[in-house]
Amino acid sequence: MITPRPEHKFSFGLWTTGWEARDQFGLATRPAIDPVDSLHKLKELGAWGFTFHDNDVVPFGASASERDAILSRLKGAIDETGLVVEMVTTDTFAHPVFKDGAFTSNDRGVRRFGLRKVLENVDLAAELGAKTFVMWGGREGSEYDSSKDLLVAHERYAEGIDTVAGYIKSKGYDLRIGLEPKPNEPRGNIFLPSIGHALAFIAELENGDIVGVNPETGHEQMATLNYNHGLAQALWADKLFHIDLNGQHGPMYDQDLVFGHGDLISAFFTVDLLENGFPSKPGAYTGARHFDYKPSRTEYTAGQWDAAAANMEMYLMLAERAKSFRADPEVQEALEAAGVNELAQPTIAAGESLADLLADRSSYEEFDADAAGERNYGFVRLHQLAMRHLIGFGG
Ligand code: GLO
Ligand code: NI
Ligand code: NI
Ligand code: NI
Repeated sequence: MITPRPEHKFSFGLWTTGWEARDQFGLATRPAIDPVDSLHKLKELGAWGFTFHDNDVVPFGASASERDAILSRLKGAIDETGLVVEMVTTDTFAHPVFKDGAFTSNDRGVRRFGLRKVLENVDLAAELGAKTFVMWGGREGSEYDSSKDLLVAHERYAEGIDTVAGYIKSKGYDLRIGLEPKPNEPRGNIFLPSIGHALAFIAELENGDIVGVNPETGHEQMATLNYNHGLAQALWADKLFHIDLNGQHGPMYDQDLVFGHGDLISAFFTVDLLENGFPSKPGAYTGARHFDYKPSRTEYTAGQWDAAAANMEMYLMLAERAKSFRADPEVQEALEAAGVNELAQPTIAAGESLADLLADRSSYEEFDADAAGERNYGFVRLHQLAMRHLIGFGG
């Protein structure tokens, strides 16, 4: 009944499906998977694309000839499977050289090395036809406010991103950058901790026109923020370039559960938003449905692939539920009664001037604020209908 197909645009990071489950407190609990085998398995499961960090396939410090050999083998698997490399990203966090960051390290040599590593990977992304280049600055931050000049850190961060974006433009690559916000972990505090911070940062860039965001479900929830509100603001600003879907139970460590296995209600509305769009902007997001989760450490190889499949199944089940929610006449009536459609009407009518508003006695002097204060919006009833559809009791 629920079969993932390429047209659903599901995509997976190789570091997610292939995670060996090495964590802060324990060793790997399962063997490494050859990226080529992962591609075949993803194809079999119905995925459309995959993504990777440079070092998910080419070990850090590999020679040029080793790199070429590994990449030509990967390209062979891409041709065989027909999977799309929709996004490429760079590991600027694993090696000790990046322990104080890449673009915001106090060490200028590290910053220059980090830039070169990223620029090399931009070339690879373009060569493989990726449309998005994600930059997650996991080590850009601090544990101690004394350790860094926080003002110039933002200047250096902007310098780095602008340099990468300028390089993309100078090469004429059809590539856009997606900055990925996260509040903390692995650093005590990470720069650009939320979608809103990233959007404000992008507005200050010289080459910000090709820079947007790649918001991750759990990252916003770790900061006690509402993921869907963040997605909406990014969409409204035309900056939602990519997404990292997963599951999280509120503010704690980064759980990276399967999508929908954390806050299910929020996941339902994420899918509703992505699939159905806003009444005023239907189908606003057309990019990859990309999962950035981790198969739980208890799972061995079989369970690892069950987890991959579960992400797509969750998404498709929720899409089905969201469709039945939208199609229900009772829901449509409740949306109308709740004023949800009315919000799409501009507050000042087309052709109406500010003087007209000021002269309109019905909007102020004669407005019955007490009566408006007594309006029953019916949001609880509407939400209850949504829950019925989500659980499967309606439609
Ligand atoms: C970690 C991040 C990480 C990024 C990845 C892509 O919490 O989610 O997995 O998404 O490095 O840049
Ligand atoms: Ni993450
Ligand atoms: Ni995460
Ligand atoms: Ni992520």
